[in-house]
Amino acid sequence: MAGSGLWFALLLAAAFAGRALALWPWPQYIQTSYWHYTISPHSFQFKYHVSSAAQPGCSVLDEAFHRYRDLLFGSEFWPSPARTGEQQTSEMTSLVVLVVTPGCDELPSLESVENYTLTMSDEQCFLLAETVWGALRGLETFSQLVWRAPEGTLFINKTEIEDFPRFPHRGLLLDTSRHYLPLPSILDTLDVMAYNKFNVFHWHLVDDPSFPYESFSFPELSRKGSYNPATHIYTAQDVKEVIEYARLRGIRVLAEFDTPGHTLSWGPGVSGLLAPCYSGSQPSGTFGPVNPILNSTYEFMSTFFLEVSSVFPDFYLHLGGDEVDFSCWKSNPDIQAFMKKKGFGDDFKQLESYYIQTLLDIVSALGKGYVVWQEVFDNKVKVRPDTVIQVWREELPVHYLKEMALITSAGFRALLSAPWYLNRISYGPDWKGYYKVDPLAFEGSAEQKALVIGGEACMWGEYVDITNLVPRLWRGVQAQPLNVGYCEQEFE
Ligand code: CP6
Repeated sequence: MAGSGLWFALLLAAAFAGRALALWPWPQYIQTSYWHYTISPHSFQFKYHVSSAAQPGCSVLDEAFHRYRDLLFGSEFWPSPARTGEQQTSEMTSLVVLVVTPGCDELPSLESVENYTLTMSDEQCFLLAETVWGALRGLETFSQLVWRAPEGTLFINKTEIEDFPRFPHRGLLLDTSRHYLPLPSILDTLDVMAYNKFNVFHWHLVDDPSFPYESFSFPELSRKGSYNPATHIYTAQDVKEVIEYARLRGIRVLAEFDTPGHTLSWGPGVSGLLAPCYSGSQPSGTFGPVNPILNSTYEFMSTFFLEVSSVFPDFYLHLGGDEVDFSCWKSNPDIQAFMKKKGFGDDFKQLESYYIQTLLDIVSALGKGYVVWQEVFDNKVKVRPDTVIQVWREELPVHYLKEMALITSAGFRALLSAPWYLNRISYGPDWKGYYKVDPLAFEGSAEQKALVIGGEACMWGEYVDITNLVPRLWRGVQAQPLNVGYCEQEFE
């Protein structure tokens, strides 16, 4: 009975002061109360604790302080606080950050520690984090705790939070080949990723329809393979800008150059790279996947990935390996002869393995780790034990959870995408299903589950461009209604 009375009191508190609970994603531990402080846009300060390893001049946090100041206070004209009568509540005057480990100029990595705690005492909010990346997550949480009363006053409820991510890899894939996405739309996406504590931008840069990446080793690739080499490309400067913008938000950039399939746009820029398809004994004039039987193919890949591995500083590259169509390889007499010589028989998966293994050796020699799509595992390509396998197929060859069990029982790390194709929409409340997925809901040992590094939502670009990217990804940064009703605070 006392319990239900307490619940009722909490509900009442939530009804009057409950904006403090509008937190996303929900933290690991939270204790919040009805007691709240006012926040004055004029005097509130973001500060470094004297003992913090990060101090003024730390780019990641200096810039984050600016962003959150703008987000919290920037959009409105704030009248000077009218001191009419008694102040009933005390004022929260600052957020003080203490970072334990230095590292403001580094890049986030798969191993980055993102833990943080937020506590409030007297008139200060104290944010403690092992790293600047954790501090960024804590700043985001802090900003979500602030709420605004109808007449405009800002408040924050007295709250204690201890938080850490369940998974170290929380990614979003954008496809910039099916439709070109202008740089500002990528940067905007990175902003919203940070609001949601996502930390990996998987950049599916190129694919069959277009090659927008401007390579300095092979400039013909985008000159001949992009939709428009003057306007629809990503220059070295653009790529740098994306990487730095992402870094400042604690987001890694995982670049994908998908081969040997999904490569039609590479053909015009590199003669001889793609396998010629045959109709009977004659070349048909069309091309298939990368030609896996030529030394020149591997020479090209060595030079190309040498460039890519220096342009994209993350330890990991995504090498694709999905959906290789064997029909063109099958039609080609030179490839048939190569199959015979190698003793592959009619098994084109062995030829695919031959290609991927050679490519993986090239990329390993460059000191990089790699992620590949699940076919590489399904087709039994021998890969290094530290390879990350990304699961994208929902039902075949097996249900995706079974696939997670198979991959992890073989000792590989796994990344789940199958249940999260954001490009596929059917009806308003689709999003609920995405949130109900548990990547660990497969049968397997604790060791297997520890190999699941996280997940990625995918926004494939066949039917997505700048016009519908934001509403489809986030259902609007101005969030869509979750249900019937009205919002107490509707802004412009
Ligand atoms: N493009 C590339 C795609 C897909 C894949 N690779 C894809 C196809 C069907 C679905 C989801 C994704 N559009 N290059 C597979 C990883 Cl349902």
